[in-house]
Amino acid sequence: MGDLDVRALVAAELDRTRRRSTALTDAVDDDDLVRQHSPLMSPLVWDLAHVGNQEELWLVRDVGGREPVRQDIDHLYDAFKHPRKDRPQLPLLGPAEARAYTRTVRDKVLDLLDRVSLEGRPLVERGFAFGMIVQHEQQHDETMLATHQLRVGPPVLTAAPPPPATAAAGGEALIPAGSFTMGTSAEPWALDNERPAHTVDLPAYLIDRAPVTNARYQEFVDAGGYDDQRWWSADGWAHRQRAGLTGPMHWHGDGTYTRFGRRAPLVPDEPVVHVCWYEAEAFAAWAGKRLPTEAEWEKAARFDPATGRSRRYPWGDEDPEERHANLGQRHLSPAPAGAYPEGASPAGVHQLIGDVWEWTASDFRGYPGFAPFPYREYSEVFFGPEYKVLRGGSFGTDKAACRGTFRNWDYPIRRQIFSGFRCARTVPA
Ligand code: AVJ
Ligand code: FE
Repeated sequence: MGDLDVRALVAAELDRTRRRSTALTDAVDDDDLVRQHSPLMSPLVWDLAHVGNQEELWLVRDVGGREPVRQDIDHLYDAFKHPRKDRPQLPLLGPAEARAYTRTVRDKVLDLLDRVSLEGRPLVERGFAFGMIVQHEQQHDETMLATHQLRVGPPVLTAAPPPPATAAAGGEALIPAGSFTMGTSAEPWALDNERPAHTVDLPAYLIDRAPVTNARYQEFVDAGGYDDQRWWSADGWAHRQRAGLTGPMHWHGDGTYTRFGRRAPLVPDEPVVHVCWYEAEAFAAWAGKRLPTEAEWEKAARFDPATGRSRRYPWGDEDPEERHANLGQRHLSPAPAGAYPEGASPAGVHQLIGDVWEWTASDFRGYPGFAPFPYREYSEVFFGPEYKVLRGGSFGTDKAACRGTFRNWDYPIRRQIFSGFRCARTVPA
């Protein structure tokens, strides 16, 4: 891609992303913007100014070498300085100030985008820093969407319903033993934790052709799965007891659930969402299976047996289109299993991308040869056993922040995110 094409792409992506942030924050009144809807989440007005502040730090000051816009507020929007639960008490910018601030920063960025050299510094090569900021804002947009899900009151978001199932996506796919390339060294906007590309050898395994559905998860609930310690790990059982879990978050226990302020009967063939890692682990044990490792998930999503090559997405190397996957908040729910046959992998595994984030068995760690870039706080400080990896993106994930190599992570108790899962098993010898 030529230099001018990179600049045009960056401008378009920045604009598309800001439209989403604006829609998510304009959907509610000022009271709602400054309120904390859950101790797990920031007030929406914090997310808004935080994306502007990160854009200022990386693009205005670092890439552009320009004077700070508001150095005095850096500490308020440093995610490491104040936990989410404390953020409402901070002297934050109000809604009008936050909007004006993000606008001022953006105007400076568009100005410098026309002038700055994209050569000579790894930070700007192929537009990386701009792509990082686009992905950062999109990730916060998904977080803001999760805040909307926790908000009480009349619904404010609307979208078309997801497409119906048009293919059968039941059962399991066999992925034969062999090595594949995991991670990437080629994707221009891949984040540090996706790098570098490296070879991983896996024994044969079976993986579900679709995420676990509400109907299937309901069977686990109905079978007394939440009261049977056999299916839970020690940590999982302790959490189930302490938190009083009886079913996925937002389920009411009578076959209905609430999504973005609307209560409705559960849709049986939709992927289950808002389950924590411990619930996924227990379901898998009950089903006689286990969660896939991160490598198993990625091989199912990227390995092309015809060429032996790893591709960018299950369907190939083309960027996601509407026909491939349920991404980008086009719909306000996951789509039923079998709704995206054109997004299936060569082995016939469906909906790896979009719909629900999928918990994997794996801890979040750096790949062999990992190097923090451009800052340790993006990924490296989270490496270790306390975070579990999720893959594939949800209906609320934008395509800019989703690909076959993209890694998300969270604590195993978290379920306010759009998290579901599929199961795997080792092929019996
Ligand atoms: C990758 C989604 C876990 O939200 O904490 C946002 C992304 N990093 N700002 C998060 C992120 C810095 C991150 N996750
Ligand atoms: Fe952030």
